Amino acid sequence: MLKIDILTIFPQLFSAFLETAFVHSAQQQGAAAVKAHDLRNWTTDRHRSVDDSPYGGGPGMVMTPEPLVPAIEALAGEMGAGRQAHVVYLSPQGQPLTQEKLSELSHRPALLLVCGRYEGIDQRILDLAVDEEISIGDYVLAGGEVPAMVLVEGIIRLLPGVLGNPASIQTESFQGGALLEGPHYTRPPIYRGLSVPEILRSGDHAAIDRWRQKTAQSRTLERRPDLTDRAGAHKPDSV
Ligand code: 9D3
Repeated sequence: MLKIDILTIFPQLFSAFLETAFVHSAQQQGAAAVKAHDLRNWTTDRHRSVDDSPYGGGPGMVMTPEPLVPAIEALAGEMGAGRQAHVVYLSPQGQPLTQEKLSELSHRPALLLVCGRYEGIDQRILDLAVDEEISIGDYVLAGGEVPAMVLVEGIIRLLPGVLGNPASIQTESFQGGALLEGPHYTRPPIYRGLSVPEILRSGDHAAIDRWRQKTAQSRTLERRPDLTDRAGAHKPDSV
Protein backbone atom coordinates (compact mmCIF):
# COMPACT_ATOMS: atom_id res chain seq x y z
CA MET A 1 0.00 0.00 0.00
CA LEU A 2 1.58 3.26 -1.16
CA LYS A 3 0.55 6.29 0.90
CA ILE A 4 0.67 9.58 -1.01
CA ASP A 5 -0.03 12.87 0.76
CA ILE A 6 -0.16 16.16 -1.09
CA LEU A 7 0.42 19.54 0.56
CA THR A 8 -1.15 22.48 -1.28
CA ILE A 9 -3.04 25.75 -0.86
CA PHE A 10 -5.55 24.46 -3.47
CA PRO A 11 -6.70 21.06 -2.11
CA GLN A 12 -10.00 21.40 -4.02
CA LEU A 13 -8.06 21.08 -7.31
CA PHE A 14 -7.49 17.42 -6.41
CA SER A 15 -11.04 16.33 -5.59
CA ALA A 16 -12.22 15.53 -9.15
CA PHE A 17 -8.81 14.09 -10.00
CA LEU A 18 -8.82 11.72 -7.02
CA GLU A 19 -12.38 10.61 -7.83
CA THR A 20 -11.67 9.58 -11.43
CA ALA A 21 -11.97 5.90 -12.24
CA PHE A 22 -8.26 5.19 -12.35
CA VAL A 23 -7.04 6.73 -9.08
CA HIS A 24 -10.29 5.86 -7.30
CA SER A 25 -10.11 2.15 -8.16
CA ALA A 26 -6.45 1.99 -7.05
CA GLN A 27 -7.60 3.33 -3.69
CA GLN A 28 -10.58 0.95 -3.52
CA GLN A 29 -8.20 -1.96 -4.22
CA GLY A 30 -5.96 -0.86 -1.36
CA ALA A 31 -2.97 -0.33 -3.66
CA ALA A 32 -2.73 3.37 -2.79
CA ALA A 33 -4.11 5.94 -0.37
CA VAL A 34 -3.95 9.47 -1.74
CA LYS A 35 -4.98 12.57 0.19
CA ALA A 36 -4.65 16.32 -0.40
CA HIS A 37 -4.04 18.56 2.64
CA ASP A 38 -4.64 22.31 2.92
CA LEU A 39 -1.42 24.09 3.93
CA ARG A 40 -3.51 26.82 5.59
CA ASN A 41 -4.45 24.29 8.30
CA TRP A 42 -0.92 24.85 9.67
CA THR A 43 -1.06 28.66 9.73
CA THR A 44 -1.23 30.34 13.14
CA ASP A 45 -1.83 34.00 12.23
CA ARG A 46 -5.17 35.75 11.82
CA HIS A 47 -4.80 36.04 8.02
CA ARG A 48 -3.70 32.42 7.54
CA SER A 49 -0.66 33.66 5.54
CA VAL A 50 1.53 31.28 3.60
CA ASP A 51 3.76 33.81 1.79
CA ASP A 52 5.75 37.03 2.24
CA SER A 53 7.82 39.42 0.10
CA PRO A 54 11.31 38.31 -0.95
CA TYR A 55 14.43 39.43 0.95
CA GLY A 56 16.64 41.37 -1.46
CA GLY A 57 13.62 42.68 -3.33
CA GLY A 58 12.12 41.62 -6.63
CA PRO A 59 8.67 40.76 -7.92
CA GLY A 60 6.15 38.39 -6.42
CA MET A 61 5.98 36.53 -3.15
CA VAL A 62 7.86 33.63 -1.55
CA MET A 63 6.32 30.86 0.54
CA THR A 64 7.42 31.17 4.16
CA PRO A 65 8.76 28.25 6.23
CA GLU A 66 6.36 29.07 9.05
CA PRO A 67 3.39 26.91 8.08
CA LEU A 68 5.29 24.77 5.51
CA VAL A 69 7.99 23.15 7.67
CA PRO A 70 5.58 22.16 10.50
CA ALA A 71 3.11 20.86 7.88
CA ILE A 72 5.78 18.72 6.23
CA GLU A 73 6.93 17.43 9.62
CA ALA A 74 3.36 16.62 10.64
CA LEU A 75 2.70 14.66 7.42
CA ALA A 76 6.12 13.08 6.80
CA GLY A 77 7.91 13.09 10.15
CA GLU A 78 11.10 14.99 10.95
CA MET A 79 14.07 14.64 8.61
CA GLY A 80 16.52 11.91 9.60
CA ALA A 81 15.44 8.99 11.79
CA GLY A 82 11.89 10.32 12.23
CA ARG A 83 11.17 10.47 8.50
CA GLN A 84 8.27 8.25 7.43
CA ALA A 85 7.61 9.64 3.95
CA HIS A 86 9.91 10.65 1.10
CA VAL A 87 9.35 14.38 0.57
CA VAL A 88 9.27 15.66 -3.01
CA TYR A 89 8.99 19.36 -3.83
CA LEU A 90 7.61 20.01 -7.32
CA SER A 91 9.81 22.76 -8.71
CA PRO A 92 11.02 24.26 -12.01
CA GLN A 93 14.52 23.88 -10.47
CA GLY A 94 14.11 20.11 -9.94
CA GLN A 95 15.51 17.14 -11.84
CA PRO A 96 13.36 16.42 -14.92
CA LEU A 97 10.84 13.60 -14.35
CA THR A 98 11.53 10.31 -16.16
CA GLN A 99 9.79 6.94 -16.34
CA GLU A 100 12.66 5.55 -14.27
CA LYS A 101 12.03 8.12 -11.53
CA LEU A 102 8.30 7.22 -11.50
CA SER A 103 9.26 3.58 -11.03
CA GLU A 104 11.65 4.43 -8.18
CA LEU A 105 8.99 6.53 -6.41
CA SER A 106 6.39 3.75 -6.86
CA HIS A 107 8.56 1.46 -4.69
CA ARG A 108 8.64 3.82 -1.70
CA PRO A 109 6.21 3.15 1.18
CA ALA A 110 5.05 6.77 1.54
CA LEU A 111 5.41 10.01 -0.39
CA LEU A 112 4.66 13.62 0.48
CA LEU A 113 4.29 15.86 -2.57
CA VAL A 114 4.73 19.55 -1.76
CA CYS A 115 3.17 22.02 -4.20
CA GLY A 116 4.51 25.57 -4.40
CA ARG A 117 2.75 28.67 -5.67
CA TYR A 118 4.01 32.26 -6.13
CA GLU A 119 7.69 32.71 -7.10
CA GLY A 120 8.88 29.76 -5.04
CA ILE A 121 9.62 28.68 -1.49
CA ASP A 122 12.17 29.86 1.10
CA GLN A 123 15.45 27.93 0.65
CA ARG A 124 15.41 26.88 4.33
CA ILE A 125 12.32 24.73 3.68
CA LEU A 126 14.39 22.78 1.14
CA ASP A 127 17.36 22.62 3.52
CA LEU A 128 15.32 21.43 6.50
CA ALA A 129 12.48 19.33 5.19
CA VAL A 130 12.69 18.31 1.49
CA ASP A 131 14.38 15.15 0.17
CA GLU A 132 14.30 15.93 -3.55
CA GLU A 133 13.05 18.42 -6.14
CA ILE A 134 11.37 17.28 -9.35
CA SER A 135 10.33 19.25 -12.46
CA ILE A 136 7.96 17.84 -15.09
CA GLY A 137 9.65 19.64 -17.99
CA ASP A 138 11.06 22.83 -19.40
CA TYR A 139 7.96 24.99 -19.61
CA VAL A 140 6.42 27.45 -17.16
CA LEU A 141 3.33 26.60 -15.11
CA ALA A 142 1.80 28.57 -12.25
CA GLY A 143 2.34 26.07 -9.45
CA GLY A 144 3.12 22.50 -8.44
CA GLU A 145 -0.44 21.12 -8.34
CA VAL A 146 -0.67 19.89 -11.94
CA PRO A 147 2.87 18.43 -11.72
CA ALA A 148 1.81 16.59 -8.52
CA MET A 149 -1.14 15.07 -10.41
CA VAL A 150 1.27 14.01 -13.16
CA LEU A 151 3.38 12.20 -10.55
CA VAL A 152 0.37 10.56 -8.86
CA GLU A 153 -1.06 9.29 -12.16
CA GLY A 154 2.32 8.06 -13.41
CA ILE A 155 3.11 6.30 -10.12
CA ILE A 156 -0.29 4.72 -9.46
CA ARG A 157 -0.49 2.95 -12.80
CA LEU A 158 2.79 1.16 -11.91
CA LEU A 159 1.47 -0.31 -8.65
CA PRO A 160 0.90 -4.08 -8.73
CA GLY A 161 -2.68 -4.97 -9.64
CA VAL A 162 -3.76 -1.44 -10.59
CA LEU A 163 -3.48 -1.61 -14.34
CA GLY A 164 -6.02 -4.06 -15.75
CA ASN A 165 -3.42 -5.29 -18.18
CA PRO A 166 0.06 -5.98 -16.74
CA ALA A 167 1.35 -7.00 -20.21
CA SER A 168 1.33 -3.37 -21.31
CA ILE A 169 3.69 -2.47 -18.43
CA GLN A 170 5.97 -5.34 -19.48
CA THR A 171 6.03 -3.98 -23.03
CA GLU A 172 6.92 -0.48 -21.95
CA SER A 173 9.75 -1.61 -19.66
CA PHE A 174 11.07 -3.94 -22.38
CA GLN A 175 11.25 -0.91 -24.65
CA GLY A 176 12.54 1.23 -21.84
CA GLY A 177 9.62 3.50 -22.69
CA ALA A 178 11.83 4.68 -25.52
CA LEU A 179 10.00 3.74 -28.73
CA LEU A 180 6.85 5.52 -29.82
CA GLU A 181 3.97 3.26 -30.80
CA GLY A 182 2.73 2.91 -34.33
CA PRO A 183 -0.90 3.51 -35.36
CA HIS A 184 -3.85 1.77 -33.69
CA TYR A 185 -7.17 0.85 -35.37
CA THR A 186 -10.56 -0.48 -34.32
CA ARG A 187 -13.91 -1.01 -36.11
CA PRO A 188 -15.30 -0.02 -38.56
CA PRO A 189 -12.94 -1.44 -41.24
CA ILE A 190 -13.58 1.55 -43.51
CA TYR A 191 -14.33 4.98 -42.02
CA ARG A 192 -14.97 7.97 -44.34
CA GLY A 193 -13.04 6.19 -47.05
CA LEU A 194 -10.03 5.37 -44.85
CA SER A 195 -9.26 1.63 -44.57
CA VAL A 196 -7.60 -0.32 -41.78
CA PRO A 197 -4.25 -1.67 -43.10
CA GLU A 198 -4.96 -5.10 -44.62
CA ILE A 199 -2.20 -6.82 -42.61
CA LEU A 200 -3.98 -6.11 -39.29
CA ARG A 201 -7.00 -8.08 -40.53
CA SER A 202 -4.91 -10.93 -42.01
CA GLY A 203 -4.67 -13.03 -38.82
CA ASP A 204 -0.92 -13.51 -39.49
CA HIS A 205 0.39 -12.63 -36.03
CA ALA A 206 4.08 -12.85 -36.89
CA ALA A 207 3.54 -10.47 -39.82
CA ILE A 208 1.49 -8.17 -37.60
CA ASP A 209 4.30 -8.08 -35.00
CA ARG A 210 6.84 -7.20 -37.72
CA TRP A 211 4.53 -4.47 -39.09
CA ARG A 212 4.07 -2.99 -35.61
CA GLN A 213 7.82 -3.02 -34.96
CA LYS A 214 8.49 -1.37 -38.34
CA THR A 215 5.84 1.37 -37.97
CA ALA A 216 6.98 2.06 -34.39
CA GLN A 217 10.59 2.48 -35.53
CA SER A 218 9.83 4.71 -38.50
CA ARG A 219 7.48 6.89 -36.48
CA THR A 220 10.10 7.23 -33.70
CA LEU A 221 12.79 8.11 -36.23
CA GLU A 222 10.50 10.70 -37.82
CA ARG A 223 9.15 12.34 -34.67
CA ARG A 224 11.66 11.60 -31.91
CA PRO A 225 15.07 10.84 -33.46
CA ASP A 226 16.53 11.51 -29.99
CA LEU A 227 14.91 8.28 -28.76
CA THR A 228 16.07 5.92 -31.50
CA ASP A 229 19.53 5.13 -30.07
CA ARG A 230 18.15 4.10 -26.69
CA ALA A 231 15.41 2.04 -28.35
CA GLY A 232 17.88 0.05 -30.44
CA ALA A 233 16.34 1.31 -33.68
CA HIS A 234 18.74 1.97 -36.53
CA LYS A 235 19.15 5.34 -38.13
CA PRO A 236 19.38 4.89 -41.90
CA ASP A 237 22.94 6.28 -42.09
CA SER A 238 24.19 4.18 -39.16
CA VAL A 239 23.23 0.80 -40.67
C1 9D3 B 1 10.53 34.81 -12.21
C2 9D3 B 1 10.41 33.50 -12.87
N1 9D3 B 1 9.28 32.76 -12.36
C3 9D3 B 1 8.14 32.82 -13.27
C4 9D3 B 1 8.46 32.77 -14.72
C5 9D3 B 1 9.73 31.40 -12.07
C6 9D3 B 1 8.65 30.43 -11.77
C7 9D3 B 1 8.13 30.36 -10.48
C8 9D3 B 1 7.13 29.42 -10.21
C9 9D3 B 1 8.19 29.58 -12.73
C10 9D3 B 1 7.20 28.65 -12.45
C11 9D3 B 1 6.66 28.57 -11.19
C12 9D3 B 1 5.60 27.58 -10.87
N2 9D3 B 1 5.95 26.24 -11.38
C13 9D3 B 1 5.98 25.18 -10.62
O1 9D3 B 1 5.69 25.25 -9.44
C14 9D3 B 1 6.41 23.90 -11.17
C15 9D3 B 1 6.80 23.54 -12.50
C16 9D3 B 1 6.85 24.28 -13.73
O2 9D3 B 1 6.54 25.47 -13.82
N3 9D3 B 1 7.29 23.62 -14.84
C17 9D3 B 1 7.64 22.31 -14.84
N4 9D3 B 1 7.60 21.59 -13.73
C18 9D3 B 1 7.18 22.21 -12.58
S1 9D3 B 1 7.10 21.47 -11.09
C19 9D3 B 1 6.54 22.82 -10.33
